Amino acid sequence: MRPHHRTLRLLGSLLLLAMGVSMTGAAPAQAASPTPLDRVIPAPASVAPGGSPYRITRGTHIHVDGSRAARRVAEYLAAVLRPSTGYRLPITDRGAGGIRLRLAKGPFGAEGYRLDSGRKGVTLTAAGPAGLFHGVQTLRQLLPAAVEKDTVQPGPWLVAGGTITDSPRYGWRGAMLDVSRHFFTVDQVKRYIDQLALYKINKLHLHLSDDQGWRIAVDSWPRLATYGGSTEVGGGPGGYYTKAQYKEIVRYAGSRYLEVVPEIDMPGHTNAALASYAELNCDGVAPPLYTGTDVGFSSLCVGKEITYDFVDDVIRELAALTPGKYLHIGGDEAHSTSHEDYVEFMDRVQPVVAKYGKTVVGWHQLTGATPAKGALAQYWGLDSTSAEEKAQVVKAAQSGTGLILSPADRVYLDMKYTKDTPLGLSWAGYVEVRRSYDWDPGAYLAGVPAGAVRGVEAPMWSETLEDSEHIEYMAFPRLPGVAELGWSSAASHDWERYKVRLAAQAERWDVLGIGYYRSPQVPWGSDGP
Ligand code: NGO
Repeated sequence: MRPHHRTLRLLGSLLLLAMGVSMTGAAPAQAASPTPLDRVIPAPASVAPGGSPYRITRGTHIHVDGSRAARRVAEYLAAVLRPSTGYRLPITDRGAGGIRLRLAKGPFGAEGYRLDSGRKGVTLTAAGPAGLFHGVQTLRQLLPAAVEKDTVQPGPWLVAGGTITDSPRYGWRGAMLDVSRHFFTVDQVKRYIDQLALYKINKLHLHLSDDQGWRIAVDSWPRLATYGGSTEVGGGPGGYYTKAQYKEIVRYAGSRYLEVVPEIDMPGHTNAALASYAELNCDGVAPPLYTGTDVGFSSLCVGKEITYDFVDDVIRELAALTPGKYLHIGGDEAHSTSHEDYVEFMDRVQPVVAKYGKTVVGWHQLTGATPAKGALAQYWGLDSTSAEEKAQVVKAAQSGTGLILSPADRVYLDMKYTKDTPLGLSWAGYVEVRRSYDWDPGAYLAGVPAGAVRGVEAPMWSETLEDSEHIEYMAFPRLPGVAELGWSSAASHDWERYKVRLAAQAERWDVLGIGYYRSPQVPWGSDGP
């Protein structure tokens, strides 16, 4: 601890004593000084602290301008604040002061915002509702963790004075959930969406099909879901989303400003489909359902026309359920497809995605075929990936293919933290918290033009993960770091300072019921070094 910190800590204790706060009393008093404006994850682009804090009181109103979308963001904010403050916090389109959500032209971009806080109120200004929503997440983190509780808490509810001006580095800040290896219910997915939203993640990639399970209803091929979805790794009952349930996930994600990116993995990782329809197999024989964890053993039959009828139907129905721009066609680990077949398959399938109005995303093996114009490749290699494979990805990026970075030895959330982590896999090594945070997406693959990097994504594969508790233990505390890599500038990157901000999040996770890995790299429960 540096000396002035010690002095500050001492002063803080004296202050608490002077205020008559008993350290052993039943109800712990909340800190009377507000959270500093820069104690937020992801780190805001610019912070100018100063002036009096704003205090939310019984008399506070939430003012919004006329837009319905802005009003919905205000309702979301009110739903966070009302239970714990116990205040009415009426939403009104009149008056000044209090909490204000304002849409206005300005240099915010689609997702940026400004937060101005002072004695009279706190105002969020943005060009659109997504910016207001992200600003609300910042406001949430500036309030005491107890604001997340669902019973009335004592407060005080102070927001530090000053201004934050903020906008993201990348437009793609994703998280992927594998609902195939183990199925997750709509409520479990919603819970994860809420956690992603807190850190300004804006893409939810759903891995909807794999060898072990097909998870989305397709009317023209009903057995995909009813039979192909009937099990999972380990032989459990699996499950699938009806179209209505899937739409509900998309709607809920949208209400949190996340775009759902559905993935149907092809031509490999298709045992569940092949098991459901014998005619999709080259030999006309359906394999049994699969509940193990091997990869690379299945392939759609590239030479059969029915394969393309199948793909067309699936993509058409999925595109119709997808308000977002992207459709992910997988393309990884097609070890049972010859290279020629793989290239031919991708040449035929990518135009189908375009025909239904969507943009192709594929795992980076797609760069071994001919990526469609505008396609994005998701890089999931690691330090030890061959120079040849990396060069192929770099070359594609130089020719216009955008990249989403998901290096497995950095941001695969299913990798064990250490050898003692009870869940997860370790094929890409152990990924401790610092390792997952401490790299620069902009400089990760040498030779990639800066504009080719569209952002980062943290995949969560579920071979070993069965419920929300498992998901959360693997996501926390690594997920906020990936979110910060996607949102915050390269210049703000600093592990020593980040780990202090990260430690401060733990209290909020406790309140939200998120069980996390207490990495020894993070100064939990202290004010930092
Ligand atoms: C690989 C593989 C997945 C596994 C995952 C486990 C990709 C893109 N394909 O990542 O099938 O589930 O590793 O970490």
